[in-house]
Amino acid sequence: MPTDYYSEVLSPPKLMTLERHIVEGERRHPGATGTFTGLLADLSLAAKVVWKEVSKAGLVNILGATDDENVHGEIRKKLDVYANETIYHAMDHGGHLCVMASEESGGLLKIPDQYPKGKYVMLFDPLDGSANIDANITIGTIFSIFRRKSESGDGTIEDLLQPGNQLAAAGYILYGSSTMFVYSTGSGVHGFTLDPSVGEFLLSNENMHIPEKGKEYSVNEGNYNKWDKKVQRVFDYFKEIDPATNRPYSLRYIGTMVADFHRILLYGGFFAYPPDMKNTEGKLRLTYECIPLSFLAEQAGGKAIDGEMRILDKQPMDIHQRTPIYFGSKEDIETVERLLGG
Ligand code: P6P
Repeated sequence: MPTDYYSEVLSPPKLMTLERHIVEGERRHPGATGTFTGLLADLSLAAKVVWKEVSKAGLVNILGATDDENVHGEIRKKLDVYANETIYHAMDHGGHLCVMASEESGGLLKIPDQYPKGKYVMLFDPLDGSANIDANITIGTIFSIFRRKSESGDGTIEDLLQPGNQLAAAGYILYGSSTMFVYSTGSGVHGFTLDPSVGEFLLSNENMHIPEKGKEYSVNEGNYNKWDKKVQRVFDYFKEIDPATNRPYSLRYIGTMVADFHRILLYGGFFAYPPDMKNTEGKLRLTYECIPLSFLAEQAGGKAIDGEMRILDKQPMDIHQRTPIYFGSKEDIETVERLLGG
């Protein structure tokens, strides 16, 4: 057989699956044990199961599901409860985690006694933006993974209340016109698109980067009259003509944080949920939403602040803690910082 047979016929695979990307990424970390690969593989399975239900949410009534039963006689659950249980049961037995926490469950979730306890902890929002489901608007799952601080046994609340600068990995699954798995382990942000015909997440966006400067801002401007003058000034500024484009910034707001994040990851600009007279710490959760997305923003070359400091340097004091947040293009966030500080 000619020596160049393999070089000609067996060219490198065009299909890079999520699992292969994680394995190859782990191999670059000396002493990696493969635990991480197993952990993210379990999570990608959970994502596919959730996607299956989310993708037919609109059909539930057509399929004859009654208020509390579906066509198979199973008790029909609200999708966010279903996603929460699916993710928990996919992750509770692999031996990778010693504790979990979910926004849907309102706090710490033990690993069942019969399963081994691993060296990682995971926090997740099972279905961010679930209020948008009936309108068929994009929703998503957000996750954070830390190494445990406690020595052994069941993980503790201290294992869960770590600042974002200690993250081992974070990411999200976006259930939209296509389903994407986007993650970072600290070496850039990588996006995978689900190919339902093979049931695999395939690499579609390697090393994603937020443009240095954007043309859009993303905020619920209905809160304008509840903001203080400094915050109002930020959005008044971005409504002025931008000399770079000879037009003001456009407002784009989906109302699902992870979907607004994804648009900014691709096109640039910035997202904000400022504090207001009613929500003095803003609305969004530090641990379940802001830390993971801020980690991804920075890994993609952007910035994420609470208006005064870097989100990733904030020490969470409570699992349900809220925080104001501004994240997106580096140059835009630096402008926000200047206007808020001035
Ligand atoms: P508002 C969805 O309920 C959510 O938690 C985030 O995903 C989203 O960014 C925010 O709340 C929307 O809040 O007050 O604008 O409806």
